[in-house]
Amino acid sequence: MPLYLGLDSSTQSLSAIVLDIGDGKRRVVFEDSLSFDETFPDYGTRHGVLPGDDPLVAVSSPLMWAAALDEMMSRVSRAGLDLGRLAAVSGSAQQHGSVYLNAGAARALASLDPGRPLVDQVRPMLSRPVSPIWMDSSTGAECRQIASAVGGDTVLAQHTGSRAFERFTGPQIRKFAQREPDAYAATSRIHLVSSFLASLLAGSDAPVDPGDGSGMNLMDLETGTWWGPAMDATAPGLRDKLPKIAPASAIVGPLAAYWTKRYGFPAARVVVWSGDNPCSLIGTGLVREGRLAVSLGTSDTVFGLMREPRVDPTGTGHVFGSPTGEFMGLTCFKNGSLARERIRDKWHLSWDEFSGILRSTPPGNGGRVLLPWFEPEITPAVTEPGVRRCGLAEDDRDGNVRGVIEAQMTSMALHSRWMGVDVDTIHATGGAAANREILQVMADVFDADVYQFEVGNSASLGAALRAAQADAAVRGPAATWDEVVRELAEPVTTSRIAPVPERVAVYREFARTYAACEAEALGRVSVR
Ligand code: XUL
Repeated sequence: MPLYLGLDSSTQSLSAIVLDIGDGKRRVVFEDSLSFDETFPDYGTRHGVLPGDDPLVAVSSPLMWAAALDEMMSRVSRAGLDLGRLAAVSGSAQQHGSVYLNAGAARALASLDPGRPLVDQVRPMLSRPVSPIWMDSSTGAECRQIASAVGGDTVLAQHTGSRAFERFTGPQIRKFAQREPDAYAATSRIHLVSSFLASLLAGSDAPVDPGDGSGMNLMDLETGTWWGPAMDATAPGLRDKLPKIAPASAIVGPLAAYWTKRYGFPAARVVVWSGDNPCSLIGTGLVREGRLAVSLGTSDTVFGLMREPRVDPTGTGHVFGSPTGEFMGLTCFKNGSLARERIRDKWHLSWDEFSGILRSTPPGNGGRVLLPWFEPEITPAVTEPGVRRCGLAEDDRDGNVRGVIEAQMTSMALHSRWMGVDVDTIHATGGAAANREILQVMADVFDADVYQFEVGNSASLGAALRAAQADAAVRGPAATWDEVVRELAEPVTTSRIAPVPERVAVYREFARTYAACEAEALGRVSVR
């Protein structure tokens, strides 16, 4: 009976999950997670981001991600699992981030030495020591230049699934090519975080999947190929620097000798990696249209499967590829868990105390609103960070606790309307989805039943399930996606949190107040 490993390299941590699937059994046999800041203090990251002076810039260390992969694979190898049964490995990674490799990287990848730590062998491969990540919002000018070169944001969105976004890889590449032309010229391959880590596992140049490729403003969504006008608008000679695009179920190759010799892994299949949101789509069992998932992590995201790519006319959301070969709609909010923590920490609260305040205060906060834009916000687009309050005192502890959660949920509900899903059920995931008081506000604001999951990390679960799906397809016959997610990625029936009708009515009114406050803060007359 095969084992499947799913890894998730997120903003702040690397997680792993191992599934044992076969003979009617489907269970999790291993789960672990390591925090980048705590495990690798020498890199100096804070919440997984390297410190810097410009609040619009967010970069991290690809070497740290490689070191984390090495450490996690070592832990998996020592976990007492019957490693010989490991059939396939896949992964999930924070989306949009890019890793820049030089001309020597291909050879170095093919000859990784099991006798030396991975990180020492990755260092000479890099043509850029840092990786811009999804929290970066410093490429406003590059976004405007790319959009205008292809005929405007609407044209760009029609082809790539999104208008130009600061964190997307294309604008980031353009900034690098313009500011550091020599380093750009010395770059032979630009990987996403996902394809970089898959390359390290396979010891060869891994492709990008359509799910993560659609987070670049470079891929034609319908054909799943790089879109010429976007490449031309982004940077010179880009076509040769981009990896191939392959389906999420493609096999990159067997695990490199580095892993088999150093840690005793078998030559398991390395399946193409994808982004954390496409992987979470699988890990929350959303393989059919009509339901939404809300992920409460470093970023908060709302997403759901789409059979046809319906692009957001308001320019807020994205259409990405789905690992099922279809599409997914997604809206991303940058001020997620870090904003919740900022409010909690300001009053030195435990999460229990935070929940207690949500339980004991009235829904709707008396019409007072907090806009938690501690960092520049993606949705709605806010480049000048700063918390804004409408009618709420800065020192009102309970009002601010309620305020941050109500604003996040209301913003998610308003800005995901473009997906056109008449939502009656939400699959909740991510760290804060363990908190039932937060989920109660979600249920009341969305007027929908909210469910929790047995496995909290839906991204690594989704990656492991994708590994199982791809491996089964090679062995044939391929399983349906309903079969792939069965039992493991189904919501816990008894976890249902139902909306309370009186509160739903309060939040209907509150949504109008929130929208007016948001519009005023954005200097608009009304919210689009
Ligand atoms: C999605 C996005 C974030 C990152 C964080 O577009 O930017 O959700 O993937 O992990």
